Amino acid sequence: MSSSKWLPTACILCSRNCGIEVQVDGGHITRVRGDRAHPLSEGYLCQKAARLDYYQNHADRLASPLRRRVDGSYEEVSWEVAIAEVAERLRDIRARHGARACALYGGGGQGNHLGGIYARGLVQALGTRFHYTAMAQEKTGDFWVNGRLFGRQSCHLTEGVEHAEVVVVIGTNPWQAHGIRNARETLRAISRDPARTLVVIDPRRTETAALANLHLQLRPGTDAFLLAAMLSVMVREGLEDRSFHQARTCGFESVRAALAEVPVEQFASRAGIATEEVVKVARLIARAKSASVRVDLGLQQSLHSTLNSYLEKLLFLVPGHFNRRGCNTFHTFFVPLVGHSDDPAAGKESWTTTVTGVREIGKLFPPNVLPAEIATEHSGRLRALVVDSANVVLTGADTQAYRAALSKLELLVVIDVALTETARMAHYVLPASSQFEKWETSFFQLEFPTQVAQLRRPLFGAHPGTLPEPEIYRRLLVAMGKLPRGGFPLLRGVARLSRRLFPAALAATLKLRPRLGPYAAFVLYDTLGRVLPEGAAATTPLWAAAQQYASRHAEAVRRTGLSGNGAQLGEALFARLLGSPSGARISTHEHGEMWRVIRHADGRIHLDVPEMLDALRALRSEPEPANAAAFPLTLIAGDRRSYNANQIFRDPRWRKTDGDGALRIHPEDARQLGLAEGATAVCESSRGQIPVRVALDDTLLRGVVSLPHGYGNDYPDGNAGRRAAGPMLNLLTDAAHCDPLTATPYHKNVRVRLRPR
Ligand SMILES: Nc1nc2c(c(=O)[nH]1)N[C@H]1C(S)=C(S)[C@@H](COP(=O)(O)OP(=O)(O)OC[C@H]3O[C@@H](n4cnc5c(=O)[nH]c(N)nc54)[C@H](O)[C@@H]3O)O[C@H]1N2
Ligand SMILES: Nc1nc2c(c(=O)[nH]1)N[C@H]1C(S)=C(S)[C@@H](COP(=O)(O)OP(=O)(O)OC[C@H]3O[C@@H](n4cnc5c(=O)[nH]c(N)nc54)[C@H](O)[C@@H]3O)O[C@H]1N2
Ligand code: SF4
Ligand SMILES: [Mo]
Repeated sequence: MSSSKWLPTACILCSRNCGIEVQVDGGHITRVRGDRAHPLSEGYLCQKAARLDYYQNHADRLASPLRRRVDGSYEEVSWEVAIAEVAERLRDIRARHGARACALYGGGGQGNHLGGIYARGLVQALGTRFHYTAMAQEKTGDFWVNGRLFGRQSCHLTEGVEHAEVVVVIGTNPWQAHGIRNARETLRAISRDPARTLVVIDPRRTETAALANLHLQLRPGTDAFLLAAMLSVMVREGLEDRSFHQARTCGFESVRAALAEVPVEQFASRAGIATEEVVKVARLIARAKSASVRVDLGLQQSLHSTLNSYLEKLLFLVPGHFNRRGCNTFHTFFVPLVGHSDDPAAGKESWTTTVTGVREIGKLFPPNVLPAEIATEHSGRLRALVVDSANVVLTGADTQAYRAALSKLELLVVIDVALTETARMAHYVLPASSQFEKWETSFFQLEFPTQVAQLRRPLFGAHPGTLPEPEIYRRLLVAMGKLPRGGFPLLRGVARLSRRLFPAALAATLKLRPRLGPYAAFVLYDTLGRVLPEGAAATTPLWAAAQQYASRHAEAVRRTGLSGNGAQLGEALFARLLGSPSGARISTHEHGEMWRVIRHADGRIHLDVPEMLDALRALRSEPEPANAAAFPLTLIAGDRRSYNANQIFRDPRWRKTDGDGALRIHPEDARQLGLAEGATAVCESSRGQIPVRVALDDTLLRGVVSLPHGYGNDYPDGNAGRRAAGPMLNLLTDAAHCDPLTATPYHKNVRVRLRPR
C-alpha cells in the first residue's frame, strides 16, 4: 500500500518512545517526522528514528515457527505443531522438576510492552517466580533503595529537570541516550539560561558535559566517594533542610552521623576531584531553590551500584529538594513496570535463586546469575527458559557463559521478530509480528505532573507466518490447559450486548472460576477484546488498567478534562486512548497528593538504611581496584552513541557513522601503545578478547577507554556468509564483577589491556 498519508505511531528505539508520523509504501516506512500531536514529545525526535525501516525490513526477519533438528539445523513447522510441542515440553519439565526449573527472560523491550502483560500469564501458568529481565541488570538497586526509603520497591521517582534551578546529571549522557523529555532541547534550554546551572558528573566530556556549567570529570567507579564527600560537606555546613526532615523523614540523625565521619579530602582525591570543587557543588545544590538529579547506567552499572543509588537520592533528600517543582518527585504508574518483593528474611512470599542465592527485587531476577543457574549439576537447576524480546547471548554479561549455559537447557524457546544469536540456540523459535504490525504500547512514560499513554495501531498487516505475542501466549496457555479451548462465549455475549453490564459479569466469572484470576488479561482478550474495533483485542488489559487507574487517581484523571466516576471514568479514559492514535494525557497530578505514594505506615521517608550506611562506612577501608597491573585500562563497556540502539536493528547499514563501533582512547594513551587513528587492536580482559578499531578521543580521561553497546550481531554479508559488525562487547565482561546485593554488572568498569594487532 502506497500512501502519502502521515500515520501516527511511536519510535521504539529508546525509552522516550517519541511520537512520530510515518509514510509507508509497499511494506516500507519511507518517511518519518516528529508528531506534534504527541502530548510529551510534541514533534521532537533524534536522528535514529529516520532509520526505523531497517527494523521493519531486513534479511533476518522470521516468517515461520522453527524447530531445531538433532543436527542443529532448523525446520519450519506449523504454529499448531510448535505450540502443541512447546506446551507439552513445558508441562513435562514442570511436572518432573517443579516450577523452580522454569523461567521467563524478558517480555517487552524498548517499545513493546503490551505482550509483556501476556507473558506474565505464562509465568503464572508455570507456577514460577523466576522472571529475569534486562531491567534487573540496571535498575534493581534503585528499586531496592526505593523499597527501603519509601516502603515499596514500586514507589518510583522521576525528575523535575525542566524546571530545576540546578540540574545534576550523573553517569548518563542524555544528549545521546535521552531518558529525559526531548533531551537535546531540554539540555540546551538549561545551558542557555543564566539563572540555571547544569552540573555533569562523568569521566568523559560527553556531548552533555560539553553543555554543562560545571563538569566533574571523576575517575571511573568513584561516584560513591564523590557523592559521600558532597553529602558530608552538606551536613558539616548545616545545609540540610531541617523543616523538611521534621515534617517528612525519619532516621536523619543516623545518616548525618555517618556522613559527618566521611573524610572529605581523602574521598575527593580518590575521585580525582579537587576538594574546592566538591565543596562548591555541594553548596550549589543545597542552596538552590530547586535541584533535580538525573542518573543512569554510569552510576547503576558501575562500582557500588546500590550504594550509589542510595547516595544519589540523599543528594536531593538531605537538602530537601523533593516533591516540589523542579525537584525529584514520585510519579504514578498507569501499568506498573515494577512490583514489590519482600526481603527474603521477612519470611513472606519471595524467592532467592537456587544456586546463587540471589534475591528477587521488584519481582525480577538478575541476568547476571542466569548462566550459573543453568550450567550446574545441582538437581534444582533451571531447565526450561522462554526468552521474549531479548538477545541475551549478546547483551548479558559474559557471552561465553551464556552460550555454554543455554546449550545445556532441556528447552529453550525464543520469541522474537528476528533470527538472533539467542534464537539460533533455541529448540523452538516463535516468530512475532513487528511493533508496526500489531497493536502496541509502552509503559515507559514515567512523568510528573502529566502522565501520557499511547496505544499504537498497526501500520502494516502481520508479516506472513508471524503472530502478535498476546496470541502466541493465548495459544500456549490453551494448550497447557490453563484456558478453555472454546473461550468464554457467555461473557463474550455480555460484552457484545452491554458494556455497562460487562464489568459485573467479568467479576462474577472470575469469582466463580478463581483459577482464571491470574489469566484475567486473556479472559478480557477473548471477550471484550472481540467486540473492539479493528482487531484491537490485545489492548484490553489497558481497559482494566484504565478502570483501576481511574478509581485510584480519579481527581488526577479528571484534571485532564474527562468527567464521570468509577467505571464510567475508566471507560472514558480507555475510549480516549483508543481514539487518540498520537497518544493522550491520562492524568495530571499535584505535588500535595504525591505524599500518598509513600507506603511506610507512618507516611515518612525512612532515610536510615543500615545496609547502606554500613557500605558507606566500608568505603574508608576499600583498597584500590585489583588487576591494575595486568589490565591497566578501565573500559567503559557499552556507551550510547549516535547509531546504537540496543539489539533492535540487525542490518548494519542502519548506521550512518561508526559502522564498527570504534574503541575510543585518549590520544596520549594511544601514542604510548603505538596505536594510530583507525588502527586495529586487540582489547583483552580476564574473560576474553575482541578485535577493535581505534578512534582517538580526548574527551576521555587518560587510562579510560570506551566501546559502544548494541553492536556485535552478525548479518548476511552478501556472499552467502555472515559477518559481525562492531564489538561483541560481552565477550569481555565477567558476570561475577557485580553488585553484591543486586548482582547488577559493573559494565562501566571493566579492566582491560590493549595491544596492536
Ligand atoms: N543512542 C542510544 N540511546 C539509548 C540506548 C542505545 O542503545 N542507544 N539504550 C537505552 C537504554 S536500554 C538505556 S538503559 C539508556 C542508558 O543511558 P545512559 O546511562 O546515559 O548511557 P551510557 O552511555 O551507557 O552511560 C552513561 C554515561 O556513564 C558514563 N560513565 C561511565 N563510567 C562512569 C562512572 O564511573 N561514573 C559516572 N558518573 N559516569 C560514568 C559514561 O561516560 C556515559 O557518558 O540509554 C537508552 N538510550
Ligand atoms: N556490556 C554491556 N552490556 C549491556 C549494556 C551495556 O551498556 N554494556 N546495556 C544493557 C542494557 S541497559 C539493556 S536494557 C540490555 C538490552 O538488551 P536486551 O535485553 O537483549 O534487549 P534489546 O537489545 O532491546 O533486545 C531487543 C530484541 O527484541 C527483539 N524485538 C524487537 N521487537 C520485537 C517485538 O515486537 N517482539 C519480540 N518478541 N521481539 C522483538 C529484537 O529483535 C531483539 O532481539 O543490554 C544490556 N547489556
Ligand atoms: S531514539 Fe529515543 S529520542 Fe530518538 S526519536 Fe526514538 S524515542 Fe525519540
Ligand atoms: Mo537499559
